[in-house]
Amino acid sequence: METSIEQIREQALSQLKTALHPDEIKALSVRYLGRKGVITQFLRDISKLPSEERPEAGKRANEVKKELDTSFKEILKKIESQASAAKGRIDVSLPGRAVPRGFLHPLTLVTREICSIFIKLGFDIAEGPEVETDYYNFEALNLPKNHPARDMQDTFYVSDNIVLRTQTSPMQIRVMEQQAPPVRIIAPGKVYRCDSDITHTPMFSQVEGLLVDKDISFGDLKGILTAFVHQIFDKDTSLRFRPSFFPFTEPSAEVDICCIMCKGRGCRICSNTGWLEILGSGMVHPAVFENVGYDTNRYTGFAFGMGVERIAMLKYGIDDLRKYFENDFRFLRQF
Ligand code: 2U9
Repeated sequence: METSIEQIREQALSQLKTALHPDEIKALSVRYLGRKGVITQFLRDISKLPSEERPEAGKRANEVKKELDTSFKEILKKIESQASAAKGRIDVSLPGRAVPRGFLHPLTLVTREICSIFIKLGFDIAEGPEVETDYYNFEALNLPKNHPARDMQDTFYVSDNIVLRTQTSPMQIRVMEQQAPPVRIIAPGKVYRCDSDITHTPMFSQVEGLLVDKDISFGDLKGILTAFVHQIFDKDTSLRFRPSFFPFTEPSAEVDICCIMCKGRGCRICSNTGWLEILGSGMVHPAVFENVGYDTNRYTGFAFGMGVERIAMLKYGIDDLRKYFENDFRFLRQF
């Protein structure tokens, strides 16, 4: 026999030391202890030894066989238990999985942008109920029952006296009832009108504003609204104030901006006028101040209102109102 049992033992144990995977240990076990393995072969070859050497060689070979078998089993058990413990652990070296990010609806984004411009101009935010009494939605705003101007708004009635607010103006009435001038607020929120076609939805978003103090003039209205337009659109956007009528303001004006699509040359968006209407405004009607107990000899004020959908359409070039309400991710995730 060329290789002694001690050499076989040394070799097997040193190979076992470097084995890392259960498959490597199983392969070593087969190589040394299998049916055609090194030790099995050694035991077979003992018959070729002189008869006086056979008992000792057989005894030692069986001892080594047993020792290796125990060692293989122990190491295999150790490696397998380490592998199963590692299964529950986090591998910090793996690349992270991307977490899908949420995003804001374009109407939320534009409402927030409008609010932040007015906050910088010194306005506070006032929010309140979407279900209102007839008094706050109409009466207090100089729209008594049977007033022809009530026809201007198609109203969702909850009951005889309760409506879904058709504008956020009831909020300004509520604030004025609660505090004396000066008042400088904006009222953002959803409003409802019984109207549904390609250019109207039964629910839409508004931001309205109110400023009341001593010596407030139409010049202040123009200054604040011009500053707003220059921040929400381009800083050199031209605007014009066009006489209009609202029951709650006198005088009243609508605000147009130079068409941002054609720069005033005339296009499909501005119906070839070169102008786009974006705001309604005016000096608060004295009858409204009387309803909340403000002294009309001491205080004047202005108010304005805008539809957020329209501002967002112009800012982002959105061409269809329905896109805001369809909840199509391909549209919503662009903002
Ligand atoms: C009080 C007094 C006056 C708010 C105003 C407008 C003019 C206006 C429209 C714009 C587009 C509504 O969303 S829209 O359809 N709004 O034109 N709103 S003045 O006037 C007020 C508000 C509250 C106490």
